[in-house]
Amino acid sequence: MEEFATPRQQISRRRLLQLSGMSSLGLLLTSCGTSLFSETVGTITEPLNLKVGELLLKPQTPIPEFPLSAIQPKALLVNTYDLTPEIDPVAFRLTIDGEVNQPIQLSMTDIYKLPLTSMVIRHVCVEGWAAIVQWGGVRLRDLLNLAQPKSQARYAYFQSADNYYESWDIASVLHPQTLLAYQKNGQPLSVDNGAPLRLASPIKLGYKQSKWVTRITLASNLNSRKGYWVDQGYEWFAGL
Ligand SMILES: Nc1nc2c(c(=O)[nH]1)N[C@H]1C(S)=C(S)[C@@H](COP(=O)(O)O)O[C@H]1N2
Ligand SMILES: [Mo]
Repeated sequence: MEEFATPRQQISRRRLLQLSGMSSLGLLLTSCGTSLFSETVGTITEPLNLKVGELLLKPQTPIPEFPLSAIQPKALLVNTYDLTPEIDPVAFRLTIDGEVNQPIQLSMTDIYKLPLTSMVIRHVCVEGWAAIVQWGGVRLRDLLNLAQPKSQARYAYFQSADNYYESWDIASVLHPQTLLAYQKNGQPLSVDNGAPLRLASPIKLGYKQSKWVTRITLASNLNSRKGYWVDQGYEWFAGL
């Protein structure tokens, strides 16, 4: 009982892993095994081949959401690979640059003015746990639209304040349920969960959902730094 009440949730997570009998090594091997396959598939199938303009016009299939009653408030474990960064939300600016016509910097005040979307989805971590969570925030596509993406943009890089980094395919970036979230379960997002802004999407595994996002850079190609975990052997596409 006490273990679940302590803020040191990493301990309970390890216990959960033991209890569930899932070894992260096994999952790691699974991820590595599928990585080549997914990356190959990614180059030949829709919607990965679609350009920004086409994706913005083409409605993508929404993932079914859960009712509010399905939220599991204690199931989302804090999973941070290193130190938790301290960000002053007043001084904070989100930068959007790269393959855009209008690079921009947005304050949280700017971001709160954009339409708020909320969704109840399942968060899945490859380490063997999952949680049904409600995320509230802005659609990433609405944010990127402000910067006028160029048609050659095919990927987005996400830089985080803790030096975590990720890259996503543009179709997943522009998916209507891909949010930059500032609320969790109806409350302001906590620092541990990624305040002021984190990625939240029902179409990607947990490690793709960068917390403390400070910069989004659109790109026409991927470089050799694809993601903090991806560069250690985890699958890049990591779709759910
Ligand atoms: N910046 C940053 N983002 C991150 C991570 C991290 O260590 N740093 N961990 C990832 C992993 S593996 C998971 S499962 C989720 C966990 O989100 P939570 O801590 O809000 O539950 O954040 C992801 N985003
Ligand atoms: Mo994770």
